[in-house]
Amino acid sequence: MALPPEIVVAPPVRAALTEGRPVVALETAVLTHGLPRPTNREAVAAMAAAIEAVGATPAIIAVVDGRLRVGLDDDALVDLGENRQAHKLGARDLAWAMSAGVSGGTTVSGTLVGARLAGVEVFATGGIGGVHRGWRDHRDISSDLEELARTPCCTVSAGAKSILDLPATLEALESLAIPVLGWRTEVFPQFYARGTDDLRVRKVDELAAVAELCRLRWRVLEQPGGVLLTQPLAEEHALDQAVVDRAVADAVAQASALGIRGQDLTPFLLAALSDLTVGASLTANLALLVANARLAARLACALKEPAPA
Ligand code: PSU
Ligand code: MN
Repeated sequence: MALPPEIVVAPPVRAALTEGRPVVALETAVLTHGLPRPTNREAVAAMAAAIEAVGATPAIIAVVDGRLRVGLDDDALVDLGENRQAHKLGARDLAWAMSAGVSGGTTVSGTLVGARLAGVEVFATGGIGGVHRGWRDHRDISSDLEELARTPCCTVSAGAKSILDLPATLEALESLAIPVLGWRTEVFPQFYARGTDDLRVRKVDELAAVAELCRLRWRVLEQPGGVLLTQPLAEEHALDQAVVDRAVADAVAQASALGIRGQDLTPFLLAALSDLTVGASLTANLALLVANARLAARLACALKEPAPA
């Protein structure tokens, strides 16, 4: 694995990849922009610990002082989590951040670029970005979707947040030919809520089946795009759908009144939602992040099993 010097794969991640052991990528926009301090760092550390507990190696991805890092140690994680100047870095921002020598947390799209370069095939996050409500007026569609479509990586998420236009997001995932799988569910999870019957996904019950689907897609059909495995958060943490819907409507109205758009929109909506649901959303967020990390690690292990004869 010869990578240019601007891309730094941490020794534990490099060793795991070289030896063919399971690795799971983690994003850092959740650290710099998605969660309040100090929960942000605790959340990423808990995800990393959950991955290690299953016998896989976490690869926390970020840009630090202009270098794209695949694998951050504890000190680097603390520093980035405390850094109020840290940028939010999607795929298109990486080259700029590297040229400017700055630091930032990578979104789903930015993280997937690092995962592809290092050869990491599984990635755990909270919720992907997608098609925003009001896309008819402002064509705000997260670059997460395009990057999911072109990266051979299985992303594990709790679906997408109801801050988005979820039917339009599912349609876009279909247009981009990204398989959307439901972990033991037929319903597209909506992050804090477990979803509604009108939005369906393809149910899978065994990780061996997900691993086989990935193998067929990447190595047999030679389709280089990703797979999205969605997992609803545990029943005991799920928020009531009506409460979430009301809070989202409020948050979207606030954003529109304040004229908040573009890259600032998602962080604004997430923060507003967290205020509107007072704390409950934070507990739910932590729980689903760790659950997704654990499932992703188990999938990374399953991908290392020999293919059926
Ligand atoms: N959804 C969440 N929490 C998050 C994000 C999304 O529930 O922190 C972050 C992810 O990093 C995602 C990004 O990739 O927001 C999407 O931002 P945008 O809509 O600007 O592409
Ligand atoms: Mn956007």
